[in-house]
Amino acid sequence: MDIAKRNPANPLLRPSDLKPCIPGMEITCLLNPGVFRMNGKTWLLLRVAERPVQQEGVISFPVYNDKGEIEVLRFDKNDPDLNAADPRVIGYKGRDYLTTLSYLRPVCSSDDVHFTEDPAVKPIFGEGFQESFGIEDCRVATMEDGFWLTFTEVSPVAVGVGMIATKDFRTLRREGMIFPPHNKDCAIFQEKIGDLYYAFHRPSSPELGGNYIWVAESPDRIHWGRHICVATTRPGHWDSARVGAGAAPIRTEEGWLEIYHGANAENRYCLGALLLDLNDPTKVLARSEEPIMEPIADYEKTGFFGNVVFTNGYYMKDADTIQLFYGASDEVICSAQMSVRGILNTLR
Ligand code: MAN
Repeated sequence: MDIAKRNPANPLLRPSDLKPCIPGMEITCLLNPGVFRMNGKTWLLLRVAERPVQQEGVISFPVYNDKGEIEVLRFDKNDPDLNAADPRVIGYKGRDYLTTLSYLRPVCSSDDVHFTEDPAVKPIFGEGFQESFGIEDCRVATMEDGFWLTFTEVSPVAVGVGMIATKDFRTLRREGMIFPPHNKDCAIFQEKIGDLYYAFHRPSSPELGGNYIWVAESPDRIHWGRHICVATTRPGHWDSARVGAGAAPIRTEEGWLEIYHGANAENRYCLGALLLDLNDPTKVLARSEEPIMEPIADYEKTGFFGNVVFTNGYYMKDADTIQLFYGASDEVICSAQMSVRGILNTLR
């Protein structure tokens, strides 16, 4: 059952609401924002995906070259070696590319509806070879000692999880790749359990195994170990093809509550919940049978890549109200409220 209260002002942000950052490009998609509170405002760290305005018969997209400059690659749409069936990725002669280049762009709001840019808080771009196809889908863990950002780093050799630590979003400490390929959907718990930090992550395995949610522990948030798989895909279910964690879990009296995404073979992305033991988050206490949110609004059903609701950011408006932000159809930014109690009730 869909229990999300969508904001009537949805979509809150569309690609045309912002100007491209990369000279000569257009913004094709706004996706999957990380969320944090700073200076009394709500901040979204949008994933902005840019590419050149597309010309007839040609697919073109930007990448960073080895000098760190933007370079545009072009493929003839009729080239028999080209596989462009998925609007997000391109296969050419055994190599994969992305159709857009993503970076992270901060916007802020005092009312959670109208978002503007603050020139003092700059976008974050990919740096170096391992981010040469861009950075995506940032989770922001707000912790005692600052903000800890985990995001997808994409390059010709891998999809992995990168990390940045910052206290103010003005000075960034880049920590490099903390989960090696193929891995994404990493969310750090916002407090320690005992002496250790915990995180969700999502390695992918093409043969044995699949796209499953794992929990790992760390003494310092940079080195992770003792990995345990906590949620696999479920044949015949809405989450039969892939699952991945959203943002940091919410501490409740009944356990850690995690809102995750699941997709089926048709790439329909819905949200569900996991409840994990407070003292041992590798123990799963409950899991949604049915989605708690599904792509049902028009802007969730059609867009750059339709039938997608995907979240990796929220903040707690009060003890029970989750102010959730999400990407719809890989194109626009939306918000919805959910009640912690309401989600827990669906898990009984
Ligand atoms: C998938 C999709 C894309 C994303 C790539 C790389 O194909 O989630 O949106 O760009 O993975 O992470």
